[in-house]
Amino acid sequence: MSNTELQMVARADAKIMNRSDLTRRLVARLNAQEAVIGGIGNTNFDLWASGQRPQNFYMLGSMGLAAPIAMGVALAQPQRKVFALEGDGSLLMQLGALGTVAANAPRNLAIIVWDNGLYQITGSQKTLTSTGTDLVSIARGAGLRQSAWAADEAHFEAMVDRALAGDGPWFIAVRIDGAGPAGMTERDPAKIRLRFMQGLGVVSQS
Ligand SMILES: Cc1ncc(C[n+]2csc(CCOP(=O)(O)OP(=O)(O)O)c2C)c(N)n1
Repeated sequence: MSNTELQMVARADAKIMNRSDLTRRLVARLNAQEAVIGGIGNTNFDLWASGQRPQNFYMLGSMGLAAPIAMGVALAQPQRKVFALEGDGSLLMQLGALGTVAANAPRNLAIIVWDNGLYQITGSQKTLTSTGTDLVSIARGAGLRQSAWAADEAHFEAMVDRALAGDGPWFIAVRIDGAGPAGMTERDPAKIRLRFMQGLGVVSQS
């Protein structure tokens, strides 16, 4: 689809939604073994709580790596759609990734950022989005033309459907509340990696 078809709302007009709810809505729309890379902390906790698909990867310790990992998967497996889920604080720590994604332009990649204006998991210190930094503007400036704020839940689902059906890369920004996650990822990196590699079909199931 062309950029002009994207419904554009300003960050200030985007509805404040709930990460656990929208993570479930995203996962419910997947039907072709799409990969989903959950960023550190609450972002991957909610992905875990939405159901543990073998195509899910849970980033346990490093901020800002959901999009870089997802880009690698997208480039390695161009037939598979890949979603990166990242918190605003984590994305702000790794902004160069947006330019790298734009430069490589994987058509099968969508980045979703959950913007609560907080480093919530470490004590809810404020991030720069709480004082006006606009991640969609940054993404566009980095070269990701198909970038937009989700106006509400229905618009979020429509953008996910577009990412599933059309060529990306996509950048979907979502304002979220300060509610905690719906669960807690089991902290076993070796198991997470093995299951993900099996889910991507790069190692056998046995
Ligand atoms: C390089 C680095 N600095 C600091 C931390 C500690 N830390 C872990 S998660 C986190 C906050 C993440 O914020 P955000 O991505 O916005 O997600 P939220 O907690 O709001 O869901 C911080 C500061 C870390 N893991 N790595």
